[in-house]
Amino acid sequence: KDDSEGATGVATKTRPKTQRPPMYKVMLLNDDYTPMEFVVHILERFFGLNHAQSFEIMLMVHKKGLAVVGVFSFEVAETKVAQVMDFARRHQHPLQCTMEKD
Ligand code: NFA
Repeated sequence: KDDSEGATGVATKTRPKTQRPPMYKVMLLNDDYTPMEFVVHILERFFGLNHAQSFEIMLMVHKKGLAVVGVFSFEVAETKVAQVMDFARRHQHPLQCTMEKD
């Protein structure tokens, strides 16, 4: 903001609204059966996190019930959710992964 309109004017500066795509949070949900190491593996494999980051997020889900793993465009978020759900199902773990608008 500036006062280029004069000392008594309201400071204004036109700033055209930039269109940004809506973003989506991808979340993991806790359950009593999925092994901790499996969750860590999923975070490393599908979200590109290192082992320490993955362990930290896994523990957060375990303790709090859920955690946001990342925020992505709709298409990327949808793909992550599908990859996690498919991988968990193939290994017969009940792990749930969901997305919601940020
Ligand atoms: N609560 C699970 C257990 O004690 C671990 C877990 C963490 C599951 C994060 C799902 C998500 N084995």
